[in-house]
Amino acid sequence: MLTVYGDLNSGNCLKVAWACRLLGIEHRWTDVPSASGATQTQAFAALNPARQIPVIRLTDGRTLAQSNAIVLYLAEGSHLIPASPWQRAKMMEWLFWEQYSHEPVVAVRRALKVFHGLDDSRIDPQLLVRGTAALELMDQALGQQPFLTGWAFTAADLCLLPYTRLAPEGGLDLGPLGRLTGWIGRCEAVLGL
Ligand SMILES: N[C@@H](CCC(=O)N[C@@H](CS)C(=O)NCC(=O)O)C(=O)O
Repeated sequence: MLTVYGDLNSGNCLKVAWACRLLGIEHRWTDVPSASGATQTQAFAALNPARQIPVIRLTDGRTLAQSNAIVLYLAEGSHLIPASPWQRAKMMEWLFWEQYSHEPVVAVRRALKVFHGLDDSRIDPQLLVRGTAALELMDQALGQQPFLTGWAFTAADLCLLPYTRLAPEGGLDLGPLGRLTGWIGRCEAVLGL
């Protein structure tokens, strides 16, 4: 059976948990509490030399890391991946953007506040500026369509949802972003959250 190594406090791991649930993928969940250093052991490095969660381990022993790569692997052939090459590329566009311009800002600000207990005076002010800009970009993109790549919920929505939904824990205000909060509600309905 597929094993998922993760921590439900991590948005990257929530992507994998939600993909498994939505797609009905049977799996064993192994908790790896990253905040207490569980990813830093030699045993864990054998699973993922980058010493990060999430990781999946297939029954034949192969392992795969990087949350968005895992979701794409699990979602292969499902409705989460558009059939049209253009729509699929637009989904990928969001996934790459998430890893470069959203997660390193929105998730990091939350981690600094929630897990490291830092107050704003000790956090790089650019994280607030760039995090707000990332959320505004999503809000604008949702002006013409219900989901990020159009009319259907895809892996892009699934992978952008966790840290966007958790953004207020990092002190990022979703209040003025009505289209974004509407999208969060639609995604929650799809995922049964
Ligand atoms: N780009 C990676 C990021 C993974 C990542 O940052 N994982 C964090 C938890 S959210 C982690 O394992 N941190 C422990 C560490 O880096 O020591 C992904 O999308 O999976």
